[in-house]
Amino acid sequence: MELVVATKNSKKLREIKDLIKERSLKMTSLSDYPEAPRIIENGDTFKENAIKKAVKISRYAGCLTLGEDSGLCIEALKGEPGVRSSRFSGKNKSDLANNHKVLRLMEEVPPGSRKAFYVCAVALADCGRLLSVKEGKCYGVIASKQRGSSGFGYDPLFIIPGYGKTFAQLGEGVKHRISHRYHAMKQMREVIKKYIEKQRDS
Ligand code: ITT
Repeated sequence: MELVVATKNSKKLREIKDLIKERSLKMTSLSDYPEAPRIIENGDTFKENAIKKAVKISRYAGCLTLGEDSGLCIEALKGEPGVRSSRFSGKNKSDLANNHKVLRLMEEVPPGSRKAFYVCAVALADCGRLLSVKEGKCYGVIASKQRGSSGFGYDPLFIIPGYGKTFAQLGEGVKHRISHRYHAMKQMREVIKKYIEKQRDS
């Protein structure tokens, strides 16, 4: 059975593949569907955007599809960048430009007030029909400068308090055990397993 991951972000895709680990599935992504319709991510919540991705692409591809929407919410910035995480720095967005913008906005914020959390919403749909939505979170603190080179996005800024290091320093071994994506995918993996079994039995 095929599972399309409705993303263009290759690093996110790699993490999802590692976390889903379902051998009976052939996992593809939007790079296998270059003509797929564009998804306008204008939802107010991560869940809304994840559902949009899953439903629209599953209808187009005619198969089981995962939509994932994720981002960073910073307390001192009233939840920003939030659902705008990937495009926080505007037109010429990049991970580096996004991180610089966060550091600039947080310049005056003292160490005790730099709490943040990552959110990952994941939706599963089949042929345009929504089957399930799950969400995971991971709590941390925003660093005063970028540290480490592993992961992607805001990982060089996201310190895990228990380790005193950023996700970019800790690497995927630790990230895959505690991240927002791990918590969301762990729940969705069970839903997918049951769905595959049901399809096989029918
Ligand atoms: P798709 O929409 O094609 O999936 P995207 O990168 O635009 O790709 P999102 O709209 O879900 O995906 O935005 C996610 C952004 O949130 C991502 O680009 C990062 O800036 C940030 N982000 C999410 N998860 C992250 C993680 O595990 N580590 C670092 N940054 C993360």
